[in-house]
Amino acid sequence: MAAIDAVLDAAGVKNSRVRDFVRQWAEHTGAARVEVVNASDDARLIAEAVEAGELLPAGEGRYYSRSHPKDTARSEERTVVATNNESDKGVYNNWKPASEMRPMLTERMKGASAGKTMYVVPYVMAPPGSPLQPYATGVELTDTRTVVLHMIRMARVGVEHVNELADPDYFVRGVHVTGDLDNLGQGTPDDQRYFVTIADERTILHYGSSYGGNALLGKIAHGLRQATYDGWASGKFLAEQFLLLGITDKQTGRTYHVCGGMPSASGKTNLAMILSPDALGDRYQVHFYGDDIAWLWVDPEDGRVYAINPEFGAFGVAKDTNEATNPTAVEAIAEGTGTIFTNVAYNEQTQDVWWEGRTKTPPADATGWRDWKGELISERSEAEKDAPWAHPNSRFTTTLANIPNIAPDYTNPKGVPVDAIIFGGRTRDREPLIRAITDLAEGVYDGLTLGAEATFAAEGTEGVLRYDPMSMRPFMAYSEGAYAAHWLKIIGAAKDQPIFAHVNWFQRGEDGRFLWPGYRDNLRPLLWLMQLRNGEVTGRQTPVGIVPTKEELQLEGMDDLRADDLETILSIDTHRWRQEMGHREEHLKLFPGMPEEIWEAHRRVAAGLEAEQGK
Ligand code: GTP
Ligand code: SPV
Ligand code: MN
Repeated sequence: MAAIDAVLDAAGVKNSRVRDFVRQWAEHTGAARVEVVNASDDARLIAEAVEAGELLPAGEGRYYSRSHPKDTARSEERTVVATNNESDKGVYNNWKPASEMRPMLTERMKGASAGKTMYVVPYVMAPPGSPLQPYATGVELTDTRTVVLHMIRMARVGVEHVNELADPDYFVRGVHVTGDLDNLGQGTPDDQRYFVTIADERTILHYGSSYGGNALLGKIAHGLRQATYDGWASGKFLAEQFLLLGITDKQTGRTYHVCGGMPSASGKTNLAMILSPDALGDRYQVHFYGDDIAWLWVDPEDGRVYAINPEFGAFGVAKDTNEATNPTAVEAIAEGTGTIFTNVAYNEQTQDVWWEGRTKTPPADATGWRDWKGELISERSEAEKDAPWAHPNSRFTTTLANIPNIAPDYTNPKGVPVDAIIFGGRTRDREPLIRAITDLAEGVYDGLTLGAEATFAAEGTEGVLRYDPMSMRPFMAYSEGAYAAHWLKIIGAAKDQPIFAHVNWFQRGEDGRFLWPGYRDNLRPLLWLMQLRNGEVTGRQTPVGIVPTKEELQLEGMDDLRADDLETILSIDTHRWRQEMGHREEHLKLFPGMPEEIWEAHRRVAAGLEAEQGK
């Protein structure tokens, strides 16, 4: 193994614990060679990937990749959090003993990278200098070059991040082995894949995919699952699937920061990238900090909640991204940005890319176009002709610096003070446009009862939400009761508490149309929330929170908004809410050790609804 040492020496890897980790897994997985990666290797790795056909050019400075057709999204069933302590078992974390999972994964990975290069990717999931940096440092070992290229876009990558650690042993050890994607029995009873975070050993072992959160270990596995566990175990912080944005009021010179959770594919990226609606653009400016993960802590000096986005890029849903819905994203993925598209449609003659919703209808001339699986559109059979060209979970990967509304201080290690924490799901009725909550326990309770509609294809009964506490259901790492208590403790320590709110952009009319146009107009309810926090408006108190009056919302330029629709999205349907309270009770009962404050909040809201009904 003198060869490995020579590579590590040449790359300047001085941390002996990192060197041991690399040596151990290089031998075990049987990799033919080891290569240490810095961000500055990007251009060379891109050229190699293009040469090898792993990436195809998609215009100047942009690239296209297809994943294996059986490997197109995170697999929640195959994702496990393991620890050495059974009390970490929760309802959603799919807990297994570390003593069972470590040997199982080790066995699967044995010799599984034979003939391949093992890339060593040292990274940090924080702006350097952040007080949370010790929790943010990791090394991913991966046998797949496109994973490296995604990591360079999504995390800060470089040897310098592991060389001078206060505790050289304190870094997250991530091992990613793709495996033989043709023969893993994906989705069958004989599924070979396993995506395991051994949280109390700070080790991530992912086998059987090279897509997204299954393979980029910095993002979901470290940035969410491991970090949420570390935040709790240390008692210091929260790590959440949250967006983070800033709103500057140019008239008053004040800037506000809003973070919040929405389940996967419910609009975080879109909200973080919004431009002010034209009619308000002269006064307000929205700045992007993050679209998928935020880490939150309280600064004892000023007693405020601070947040950082630990990521370095955005891994956004392509579907419906266009000049009207998200012009910011369109610019962030333009030619010259180094963007990598995955599983969209691709034209091999023009190097163009397309996805559903990029334009109203697919390109009229199908010449050269292939769908996400690589099949020629022009050769589709009658039966296939209406199938989407792009996979519904097709994505773009671009660095934060490409996002035109990126906040000027997005690399500030101190993070930004948080004024509001919002939760939002996809609900076709009941949930108003926005309802504000000023009580901490009621705010946390609201997050814990966040849900999105069961879609027609998924499990679940109509009208019953698939609950997704704080949008963390797929990323929970310890028990939900302890998680709720940790939230109350962390945010409760703030002298200056953020205001909470629940938002919903997805109410529909009987004909199925969205009652609220959404996208850029979503700034309007957020502006109201800031005014409420400042005491400039009072709203209308309801049992489930404070809702805006029509007059309080700044609706300039929304001439097409129907008065009856506005009425609907600002009203509380007490009957539907009372039904929902029954479902919530069942949901909360699933979790042993739910703090009494949360139950009290539930009973307060329920009693308020009963009193309202009696009026
Ligand atoms: P993940 O990256 O999976 O965590 O998703 P996300 O929460 O960042 O969701 P994203 O912003 O990518 O949006 C998902 C889908 O919802 C996209 O197809 C959007 O076009 C759509 N969407 C986002 N905001 C709105 C809105 O305000 N109204 C409507 N109708 N659709 C929206
Ligand atoms: C999500 O699914 O919430 C994502 C995409 O952000 S992935 O990184 O694949 O988990
Ligand atoms: Mn996400």
